[in-house]
Order: sequence, then structure tokens, then C-alpha cells
Amino acid sequence: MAGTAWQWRNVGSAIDVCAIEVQKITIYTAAWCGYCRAAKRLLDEHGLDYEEVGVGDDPHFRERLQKLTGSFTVPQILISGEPVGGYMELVLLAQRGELDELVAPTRSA
Ligand SMILES: N[C@@H](CCC(=O)N[C@@H](CS)C(=O)NCC(=O)O)C(=O)O
Repeated sequence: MAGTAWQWRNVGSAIDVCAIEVQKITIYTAAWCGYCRAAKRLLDEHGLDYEEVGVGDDPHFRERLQKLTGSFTVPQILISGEPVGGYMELVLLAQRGELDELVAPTRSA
């Protein structure tokens, strides 16, 4: 899902509705890949929805990933179509608080 979504949240004793910009996250994975499982767990922990594209059965997936993202390892993660790297880069985004910003409220209704 990408675009604007509405989220209910508790503000003190009141309930507020606010807009959140939802960025589309795509993760290219292989079933045998431990870094892929770790990356999906991290996205889940941050409450982020993602589209998973399993590429492990494609004998040419490394060339395809290289063309798409500049790297041939799995996982490869794209946020709003921009390649951000693999698991380690995702960890860095999380440490900098940038994963949580992906679902940060942008305005109240
Ligand atoms: N630094 C990468 C490491 C990813 C990685 O090593 N993935 C393995 C599979 S779990 C891989 O694709 N290795 C290259 C290979 O098998 O040729 C990351 O954080 O995503």
C-alpha cells in the first residue's frame, strides 16, 4: 500500500485522526536466506507493511537484482521504488529512526 492513509490514535483522553504517508516497501527475498528473514522481522517490528517478491527460484535473479538495485545479494529492499540496500542498510535506517518516520503522522484531520 502506498499513498495517504488515516490512522486513529489516542491523544490523552481524546481520539484524534491523522494522516500518515504510507510509502511502498518492496523486499526481494529467497526462502533460504537468513538475512531476508531478519529484514522481514525488522520491518514487522516497526509495523511496516511490505510486498515480498521471492526470487530464489529464478536462476537469473542475481543479474536481475543487479540491474534493479546495483547489488546482487538478497535481501534487496526498495522504498517508494528507491533501492536502499539489504539487511544491514535497513538496520542503519532503523537505528537512525528513519524506519519509524515512514509511518510518522504528517497532519491531523
Ligand atoms: N550485507 C548484506 C548481506 C546479504 C547476504 O550476504 N545475503 C546472502 C544470502 S542470505 C547472499 O545473497 N549472498 C551472496 C551469495 O550467496 O552469492 C545484507 O545486509 O543484506
